[in-house]
Amino acid sequence: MTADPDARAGRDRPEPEAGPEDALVRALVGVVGDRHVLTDPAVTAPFETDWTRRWSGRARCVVRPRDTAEVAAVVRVCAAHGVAVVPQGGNTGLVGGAVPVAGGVVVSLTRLDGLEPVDVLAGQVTVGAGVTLARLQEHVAAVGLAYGVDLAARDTATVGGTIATNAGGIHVVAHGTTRAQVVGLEAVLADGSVVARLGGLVKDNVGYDLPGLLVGSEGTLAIVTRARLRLVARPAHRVVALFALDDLAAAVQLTAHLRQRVAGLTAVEYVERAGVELVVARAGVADPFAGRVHAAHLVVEVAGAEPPAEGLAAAVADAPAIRDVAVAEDGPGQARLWVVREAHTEAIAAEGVPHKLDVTLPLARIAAFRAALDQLLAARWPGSRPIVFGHLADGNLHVNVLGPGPDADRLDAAVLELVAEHGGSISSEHGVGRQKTAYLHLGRSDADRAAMRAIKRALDPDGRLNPGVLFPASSPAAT
Ligand code: 2HG
Ligand code: ZN
Repeated sequence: MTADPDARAGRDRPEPEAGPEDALVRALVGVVGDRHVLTDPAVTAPFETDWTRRWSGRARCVVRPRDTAEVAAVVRVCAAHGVAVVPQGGNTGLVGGAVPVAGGVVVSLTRLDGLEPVDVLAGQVTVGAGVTLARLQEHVAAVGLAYGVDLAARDTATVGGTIATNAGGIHVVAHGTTRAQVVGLEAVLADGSVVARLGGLVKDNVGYDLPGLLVGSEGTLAIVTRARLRLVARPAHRVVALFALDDLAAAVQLTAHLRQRVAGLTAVEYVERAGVELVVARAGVADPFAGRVHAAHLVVEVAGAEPPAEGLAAAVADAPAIRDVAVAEDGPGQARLWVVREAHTEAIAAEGVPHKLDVTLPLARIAAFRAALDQLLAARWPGSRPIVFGHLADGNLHVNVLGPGPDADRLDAAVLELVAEHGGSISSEHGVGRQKTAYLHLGRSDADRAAMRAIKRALDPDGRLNPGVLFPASSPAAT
């Protein structure tokens, strides 16, 4: 059950008015030009449904500003007309965090795609919010550096969107989440004013850390327009190994074993038998163990200045219970192993619209949670198919449940309650979006939530920015 059932894809909504005669549209055209105000439903449709197809809503229009000044002017126009503003990056989100509730103006940031020269002295770069992660990596690779966040949607996901959600991805074990990469931000506030901290000072403690507050705020406090990002060394060598194991408990043990022994650990990703079978059947991925079946697997990546394969082999020599292993030192071989993990989301989507729950568990309780999840689903939703995978070093599981349709009453709530019972977080790296607004109490105390609402009211008193995301649309914070 979701917080806003009418917001789901496929439900009828009254058509918001939008046409050439619309005063709002005319004012927006005055800011960005008529090519960049989209009103034709056939053209706006891709901006109105998120990647999961579970979350959608009609937009008044989609507007595509090209720079910070235009974003600020768009926000002021929307304020003058009393309409909501829904910031959107690559629209790869999975919790309905960037699609309109109804009648809002979607502000697509993809034209803010400037890449400034890399500051090699500081190991930083300033880029526009609309730059994709793949373009950012390519840009900084030219000077031997890398950006610390990487994820499967890299070709479409934007820097702004990943900042808004505090995205994690596959390299958190080495570099931390997006928050750890952000040195400073430029952002447009709800009244159209611009705050900026792009000077690149890593030590700059003058009062409240506004950039820190905006990371993970899901477009509810401001619209991020540019970011100053910390970069990391680009390793010369890498090895990828796929380990087959008996179960999640064994995968947790191997993760701990590797964390103690391997210095350049850059990824520890978990996949199960059901997921491997699905990517082989649905995504055309080659069966990694040629028919030999295993219950659990870890994709492990190690990077270093020297080839790390020997070190990894030595580190696992005394590891418990590895049933099978495939190792790749060359690029194509590594891509073949990585795709076993990275094809999961698309293979699941090819089967149907899943219940998709992105959660973190303490590693000490993650195996118990996994067993309890199977029991819960078997008892209450017999015939459901859990496909569980994730970033195991971070305790982050992506619980996807196929079978019961998106309307299956209480499934999301029951899984999130189970997470809370096991000491976990109901929102790991995808955000709260519209999916989890009703469950904030499972992750934050009354005092925490009151403080969050006070911050929202202070920065967005009219509830103009991304209403219905993070707080329910009817919440006093958003009105
Ligand atoms: C990933 O890790 C993404 O691949 C998507 O966070 C997870 O589809 C999912 O549930
Ligand atoms: Zn993930």
